[in-house]
Amino acid sequence: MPQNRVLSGIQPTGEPHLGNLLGAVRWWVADQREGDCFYCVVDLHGLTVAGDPDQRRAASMTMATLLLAAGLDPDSCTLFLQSHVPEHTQLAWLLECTASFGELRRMTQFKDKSAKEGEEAARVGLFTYPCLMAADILLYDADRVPVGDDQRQHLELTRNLAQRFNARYGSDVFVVPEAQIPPPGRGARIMNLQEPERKMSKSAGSPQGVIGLMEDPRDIERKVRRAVTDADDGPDAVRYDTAAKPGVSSLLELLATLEGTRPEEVAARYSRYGPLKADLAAAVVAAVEPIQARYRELDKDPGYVASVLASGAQRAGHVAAATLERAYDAVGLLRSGP
Ligand code: AQP
Repeated sequence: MPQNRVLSGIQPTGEPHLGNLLGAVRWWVADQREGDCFYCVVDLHGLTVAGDPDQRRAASMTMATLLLAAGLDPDSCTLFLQSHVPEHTQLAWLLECTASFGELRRMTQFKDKSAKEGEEAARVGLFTYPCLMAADILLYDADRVPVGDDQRQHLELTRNLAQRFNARYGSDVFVVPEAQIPPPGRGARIMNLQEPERKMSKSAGSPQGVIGLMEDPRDIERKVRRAVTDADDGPDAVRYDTAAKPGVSSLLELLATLEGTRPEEVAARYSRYGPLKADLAAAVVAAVEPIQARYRELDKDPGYVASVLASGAQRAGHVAAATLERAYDAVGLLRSGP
């Protein structure tokens, strides 16, 4: 059985933001020398919503380049595009035949995302994509899956599908993975700066509340300065109280996450919003500037990024093919050959 195998993915559905970095990508970077890590730009998931083909191509390259710029090292981890490894969609079908309609119906991301256009118009892929996500994970015998808190339900589904499949077909075809979610208040769920009750997202919520990783530092400062706090601006205005003061609490969480401390400790250092916001803006800029500089370098050499993705797909395909073969055999699909 593999040791300490890690799998995680990110959709190339827009500019990645601070939530993606703090909830997932920085853990990927920290982990890459600890485990046998597979990181994937999940471009097929991006088809669940509308998009232009040229923009899609560009977005996949941008995302791969950004992940390298954020610190992924192809000598220490396997970085690849999901669509380069056809076993993902092949295993997804087996898992669609393992999941029930009712359990997919309960996925909150489907409810949220389909609410935009209405269920009638929502793509079937939006409904079934948790099975594709489960395939992404199970193909690599992942023990751990570093994700933000918004993916908790999908991880639970993945575990259920793996256990059901193993029980149904009487063997240990799949490793049952564990979700690795940052502690609450320390990157698990970074909130939109304008709508502190909703998570920062590439595709939803006020764009003024989303900090993109490629954003100009002056825009970052402006967005942090304008972040929603609360009307009360008295001497104890800066308190960590997520129920009564969601705006300022999410700023405290953000600064604590960036500093590696706790929100309560950060709150103790401030009495006014202004200085807190100034320090937070400086900390965000300090976190993204090196990524932006490295991105500009890598962007000059798309051939290098393409070669990283090609060798990543080769390595990933090797592991994925072996797992798919086990799963096909377990369900009773006749294998070709002598
Ligand atoms: N706000 C967030 N706080 C912490 N973690 C987050 N993640 C996303 N938003 C936050 C984590 O980032 C990883 C990659 O996510 P994704 O891009 O594949 O999809 P998503 O979770 O649906 O994120 P978005 O930004 O809301 O994307 P769109 O708008 O395209 O659907 C995941 O580990 C996720 O948990």
